[in-house]
Amino acid sequence: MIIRKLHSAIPQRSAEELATEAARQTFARDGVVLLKQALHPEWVRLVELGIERVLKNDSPYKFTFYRGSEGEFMDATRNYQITPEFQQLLANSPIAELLARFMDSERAWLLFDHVFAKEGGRCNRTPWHQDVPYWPVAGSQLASMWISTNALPQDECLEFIKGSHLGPMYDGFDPSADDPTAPLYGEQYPRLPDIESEREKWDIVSWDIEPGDVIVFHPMALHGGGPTLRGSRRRALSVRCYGDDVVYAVRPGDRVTAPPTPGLSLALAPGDPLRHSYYPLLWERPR
Ligand SMILES: O=C(O)CCC(=O)C(=O)O
Repeated sequence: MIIRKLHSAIPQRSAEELATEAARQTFARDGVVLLKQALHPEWVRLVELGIERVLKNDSPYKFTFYRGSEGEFMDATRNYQITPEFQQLLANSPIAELLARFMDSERAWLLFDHVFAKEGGRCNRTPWHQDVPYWPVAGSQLASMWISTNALPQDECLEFIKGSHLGPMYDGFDPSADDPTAPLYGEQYPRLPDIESEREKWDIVSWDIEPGDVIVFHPMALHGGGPTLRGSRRRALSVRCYGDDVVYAVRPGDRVTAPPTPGLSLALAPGDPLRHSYYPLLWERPR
């Protein structure tokens, strides 16, 4: 009861208050911005509950990186459609409007949500990558929010290369290969640089994170996820949104994008606005 009172005494800042001019400028320049204490503890609790459900549920969109090794970790996409906690979160929290404001879009659609669970205590890094090469999208109005439900030191946080959202777009990495730069498509896009082995050459940014802090980033930004170094647990939700200017795009050789979208290519031609029942409209500026 006391905890409830304490929680409801903390106000939730509105999307307008959170998306300050300075924060939007940082996002535009660096492709990433940390918003301290952006989410009320009630929303963080809802994220925790949703992740718990995702971990218990079976789904064809669950994938284990480095399966069978000490460093394995779980990745699950498109949970929103089967996770009422995430539906509540995205209908009622400021997240969708906040992302629309960072995208400078009148509307925000959900591309998909993505849960990462590093439970083993000594889980590997998430390799450096950009997200857009995996997705069937082109356009600039894109923004994701990474929400960790655990406090994290900087070296276990998600980290970014400042300004890399401005390009180039590299090939994805192949999650089945040991080499974190092994190309996914092997054509059309340059191979990912080996950032981890020459970290000093890159302008890397990351932060100590508390529950309630969120990272808003452009999915063209090069980023990688820290390992769990201190035997800790790290559960995170990424909410991936797009705005008005985003269109359907195909990848080399019409290769399947992630998460798979059977039927999408029958409904849309490359260049069509990305409007499809896979992608719910989450927020629209009131007229
Ligand atoms: O949490 C992680 O380790 C990876 C997150 C990530 O790559 C993303 O949200 O795009």
